Amino acid sequence: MHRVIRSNGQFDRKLEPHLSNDYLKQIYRWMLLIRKLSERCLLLQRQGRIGFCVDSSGHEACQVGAASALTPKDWLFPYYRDAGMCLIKGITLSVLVNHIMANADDAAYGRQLPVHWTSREHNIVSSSSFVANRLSHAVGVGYAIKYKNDDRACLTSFGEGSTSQGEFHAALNFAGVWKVPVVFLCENNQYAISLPARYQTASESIAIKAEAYGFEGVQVDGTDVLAVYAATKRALEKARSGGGPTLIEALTYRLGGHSSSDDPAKYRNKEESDYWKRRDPIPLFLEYLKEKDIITTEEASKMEQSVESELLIAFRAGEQVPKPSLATMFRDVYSEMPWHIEEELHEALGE
Ligand SMILES: Cc1ncc(C[n+]2csc(CCOP(=O)(O)OP(=O)(O)O)c2C)c(N)n1
Repeated sequence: MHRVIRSNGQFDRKLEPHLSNDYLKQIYRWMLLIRKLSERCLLLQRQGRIGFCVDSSGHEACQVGAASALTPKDWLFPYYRDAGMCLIKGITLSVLVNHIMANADDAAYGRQLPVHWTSREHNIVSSSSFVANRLSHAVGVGYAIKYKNDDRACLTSFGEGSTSQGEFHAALNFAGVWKVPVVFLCENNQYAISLPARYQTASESIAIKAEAYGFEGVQVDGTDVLAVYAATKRALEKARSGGGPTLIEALTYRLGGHSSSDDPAKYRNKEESDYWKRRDPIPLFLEYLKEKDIITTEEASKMEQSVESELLIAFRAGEQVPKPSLATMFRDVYSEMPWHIEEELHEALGE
C-alpha cells in the first residue's frame, strides 16, 4: 500500500509530490471545508432544515487528493459521497448548497436526492444513487475521448460495495479491452451501509481485481492526501497519454454514519471506530504541515474560522431562496410539453 505520510508528522521524503506550500495549505483548507460541510449538513438535517445528507468524514484525503489531480478539461463522474470533489473541480459552495437545500436555484429543481452533484460547465456528470451506475458512463465518455484522439481523462469514484455490481465488471472489462482513459477510484471505507468489506469479496484487495481485466491496480492509504494525489496524478497522466485505465483503491474509513438515516453504532464497535479516528486524515495532514513549518497552529485555527464563516454565509443565503414552484415538476420531461402533461400541470396548480 502506497503511503507518504506516516504518523506524528513523519513522512517519506522520496515519495512526496512536488507541490508549493500555498497549494498544500489550499489542500488543507479544502479538507476542512469538506469536513465542516458534512457536519453542518447533519445538524441542519436534525433540525429539519434539509431533508437528507450523506457523511463524508474520513473521505477528505480521497476526495481532495484525487480531485486536485484533475484538469478542468477532464471529466468527473462522482458518487453521492463526493461533494468535496465537485468543489475542487470548480462548483461553487453556493451551487452545492442550493442543491442540498433543494431550493428554487437548485439545478435539479429539488427533484433529486440532494446528493446528486452535477455541473455541465465543469464536466461533472450527475451522480445517481444507484451504486456503480456511473462506471460504464465514464467508460463510454472515455471511449469517445479515445476515438476523438483527445488528451483528457475521466475519473469515476465509488465505494467498495459497488464492486459487487455486475456493472463494475462490465465497465472494467470494456475499459481494459479498449484501453480507455479512465481512472476508477474505489473509496474503500470498509462498509456498504452495515455490510463489512469482508463480505463483499473473497479477493485479497479491491486493487488486485484490475489484474483480471488486464490493467494496473494500486492500493493507496486513503487517509493520506499526498498518497492519493500522487497515485491519481500518475494514473491520469497515463490515461491521457494512451496508457489506458487504472484502478485505484484508497483504503479509508467512514467516520460517521452512512447517511442521515443511519446509526453506525448498531453494527460497528467503538474500538474499531476509535482506531480509525486516530488516523483521521485531517489531523494527520496538519501534523505533516506543521512538521514542515508550512503552517502554524494559529494559522490553522484561523483557517478553520474562515471555513466556518464561509459555510454560514452560504447556508444563510441558500435558506433565503424559496422552494421550487410546483410547476417545475412538469418541466424538462419533453422538449415541448405535450397536451396531457399540460393538462396535469393545470390540474396540479388548481387552474
Ligand atoms: C443498485 C443499488 N443497490 C442497492 C442500493 C442501496 N444502497 C445505497 S448505498 C449502498 C451501499 C454502497 O456502499 P459502497 O459502494 O461501499 O459506498 P459507500 O456508501 O460505503 O461509500 C447501498 C447498498 C443502491 N443505491 N443501488
